[in-house]
Amino acid sequence: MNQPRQWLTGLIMLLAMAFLYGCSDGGESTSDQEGQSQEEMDRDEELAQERESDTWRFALEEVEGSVQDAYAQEFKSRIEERTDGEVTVEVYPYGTLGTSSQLTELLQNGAVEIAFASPGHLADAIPEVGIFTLHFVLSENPDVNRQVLSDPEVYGLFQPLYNEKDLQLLSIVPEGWMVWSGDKALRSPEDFEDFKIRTMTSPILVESYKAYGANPTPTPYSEVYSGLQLGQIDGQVNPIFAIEEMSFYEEQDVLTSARHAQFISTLAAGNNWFENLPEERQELIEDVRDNMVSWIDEKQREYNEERLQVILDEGGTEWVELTEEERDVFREASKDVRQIYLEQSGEKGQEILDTILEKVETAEEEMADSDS
Ligand code: 6CS
Repeated sequence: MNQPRQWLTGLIMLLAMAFLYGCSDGGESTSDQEGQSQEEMDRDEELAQERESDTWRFALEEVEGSVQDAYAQEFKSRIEERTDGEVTVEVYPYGTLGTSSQLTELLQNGAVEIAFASPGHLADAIPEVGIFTLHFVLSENPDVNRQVLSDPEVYGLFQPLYNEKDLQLLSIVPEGWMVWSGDKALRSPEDFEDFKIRTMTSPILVESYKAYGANPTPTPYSEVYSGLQLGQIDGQVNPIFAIEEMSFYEEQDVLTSARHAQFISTLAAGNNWFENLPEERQELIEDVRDNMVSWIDEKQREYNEERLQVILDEGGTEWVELTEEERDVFREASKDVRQIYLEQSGEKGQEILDTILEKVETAEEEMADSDS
């Protein structure tokens, strides 16, 4: 998946677009030289801005055929249909523009309008989102997680943090259980002793695996396959659909499911862009986003189930599910990492952690009551 040349071309193209767009505000001297009147220049600028805002560039941290791609394609078709084709959504899959952190920079400087930004990378810039990388915080029940993660109060806690970084949080999207892949089963912290596990790039993830005795190695997504192939890392962690489509399983013998965390991504827009959209466009995005919560949840479950079958059918990879007793040992070992999260994220982090834990508990109780 390492396609540096393609990335470079894409990046240069978008940076050039951002530069030109930035320059258009101060472009009077060029227009003057061409002898245009002020009225003509204003009209040109208006038209240029209209054209610009009619194409929404949507960048993914995942390749074609992924959960993020499914989301983007559905979002595209709903937006284009509801605007009668006035808006075109252009989707840029992973491999065309850059790493996750670079995509966030492109959002911030207006070179793309919408992008996924996973907390496993974004917590570098917004430590509070690191909560979504902590183990055993969310529920074992995906319906509970879906409800909690689409709760407006939870959004409200994160939105100012995104705004401070020139981002607009649009959605929090669970993409399925994280699964450990390795050359052996990882049933206990002893199995993790000195195990070189690739993690996403935020420091809080490193702490999660140090707590198990592992030797965590933060690496961009595009370098994981070669890292496994060259033996620079012993294993990695990702949802099943990603392990299949990125071919990680080809280099690994065992997949261990501890159901310790869901892979969560966030969907974000450039704040400046979003705030300057007409109100009806903002409402349209929010409406489409709200209506896609169940849709993407079903899609990710389908993808993860199907792709596990693909891996198992191919042979050569063992599937191990930890028992409740084995999970309890990891649960206990993960508890101190919450303290590190709080040190990194301060009072706001505490408020977020308390709110999410409380909402998970309440939703679990409500769902248990409605089942009985
Ligand atoms: O492991 C990663 O870095 C990535 N994993 C997924 C499933 N999506 C994007 C993210 O960057």
